[in-house]
Amino acid sequence: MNRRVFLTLTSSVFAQQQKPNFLFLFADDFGWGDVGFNGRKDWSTPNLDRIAAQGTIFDRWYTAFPVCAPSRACLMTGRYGIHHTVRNNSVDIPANEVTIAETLKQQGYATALFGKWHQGARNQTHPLDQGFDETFGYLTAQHAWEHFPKKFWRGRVEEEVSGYSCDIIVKEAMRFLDQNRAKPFFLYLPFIEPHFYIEAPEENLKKYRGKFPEKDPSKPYRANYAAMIERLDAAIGRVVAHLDKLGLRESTCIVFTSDNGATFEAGNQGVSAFHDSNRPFRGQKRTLEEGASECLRSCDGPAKFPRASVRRRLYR
Ligand SMILES: [Ca+2]
Repeated sequence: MNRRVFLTLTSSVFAQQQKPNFLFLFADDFGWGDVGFNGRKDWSTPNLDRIAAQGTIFDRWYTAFPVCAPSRACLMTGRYGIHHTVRNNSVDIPANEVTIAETLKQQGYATALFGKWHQGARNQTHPLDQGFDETFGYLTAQHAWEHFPKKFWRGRVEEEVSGYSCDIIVKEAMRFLDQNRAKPFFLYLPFIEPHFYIEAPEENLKKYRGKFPEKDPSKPYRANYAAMIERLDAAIGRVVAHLDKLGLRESTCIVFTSDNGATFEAGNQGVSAFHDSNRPFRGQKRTLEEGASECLRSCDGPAKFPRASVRRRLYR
């Protein structure tokens, strides 16, 4: 998807309304087959399934690049990698690129990024300089492997945090919604689940421990993966419920997707291969097969998007 498609899609849906809000829920290395609405039965994703059931599933929604930083650069700029120059994970979005946040900010939107930015080793730019009013989370990819982070960047200043990543992000998102409910907003939540490290809170893990055969039962990675997704689903449920509570659901376009498909890299500990996360597609993150780029995605804006429908094309 790119910025042009995203805005074309939503402009027709919200034709009667001047400025719709956008809640963009972005997962990391999330496989097409890892959600209930695509057939997963080993764990449940009731909140994501509800978004899908109440909105539209786009059956041919491809990420523009099968790896993290370039995919995010395509999302932010609406341009392919050959144009924005971010072709691997060590490069950041050049300062002169215009992001969707900058464009919406010019239109009077409050803009926020809570989660993972993915700052490269070269061309480092800060999301505050790319159109975001507020940022809270991870700047570098390596920091974003930490699901129990000790520190987050609030803008350009580090502060101590505690808890599980998606919970911290959603708590901040709810604070942002409380403070910006009267304005149009672009709230971008790039979560880090279920990217490695493969680790989840014990309260979710205990439900799955012993459910799957583990290479080393003292390191139940396969159970942890299920628990990570369950935890993320619950966090997404809370932020969507908060939209409802504030009366913003009808005016907000909710999008859920992933930066790329599931990975079989060593850090994943083999869990996405075991769970066949990209099923029914071949390939994985970094490859040019559909398992890398055919990302799960659904959009919801009650009474705006056709309910429980599947679009085989992006344009209507
Ligand atoms: Ca990724």
